[in-house]
Amino acid sequence: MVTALAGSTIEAWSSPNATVANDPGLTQSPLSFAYSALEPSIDARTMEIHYSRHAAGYAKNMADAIAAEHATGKSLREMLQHISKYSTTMRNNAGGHFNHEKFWQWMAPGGTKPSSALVDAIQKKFGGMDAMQKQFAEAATKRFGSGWAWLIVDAKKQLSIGSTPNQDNPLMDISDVKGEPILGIDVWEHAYYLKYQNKRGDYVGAWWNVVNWEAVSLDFQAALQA
Ligand code: MN3
Repeated sequence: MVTALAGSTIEAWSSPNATVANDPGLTQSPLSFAYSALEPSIDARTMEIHYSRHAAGYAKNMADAIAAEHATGKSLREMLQHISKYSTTMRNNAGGHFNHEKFWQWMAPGGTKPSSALVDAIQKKFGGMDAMQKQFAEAATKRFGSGWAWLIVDAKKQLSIGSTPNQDNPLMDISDVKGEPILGIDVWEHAYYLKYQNKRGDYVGAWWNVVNWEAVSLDFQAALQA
């Protein structure tokens, strides 16, 4: 799924350096559900503002940075994997765009079920889904200020949990946490403050109800095969 930027051709993600064929492209994709579809876990007003203002802003500002920094022809993944070569503006907005495009995919009304392969891998690594969720929630609640918590497949094809500040992510060359993100949660206040105020832990707890484990399982499979 690669989106062409106006005036340029973005080649399909087939670079020899590719990790997985999973690139959200350079423009904002339509949401596959209504703003209200994640109620009561995520309220409609938060979803509307988050998608139509915050996430749309990252996509627009990334496009502006691509033009300003002569990065046309690069895929989103390519930029993220070499983000140290770009401006802070690009880092924040290309990261923000990728993170949100994936975030919407990782949620679905009512949630979905993980594959048996992912359940087995989580069992083996963490001792079970509950233990994994506990560790993930800790990463999410302990991230100081704004950022993301992640479940990733690392270079050794092992599952791992970590967090990143701001709009950084584990694909970035500058990230302490490196790997293929297969699930992430936005812990910026804009993601939960209207409904949960300062109770980030309650937001994380409710968010599990809308995790699209089918999408996570596909990303897991793709990361193992990369
Ligand atoms: Mn956000």
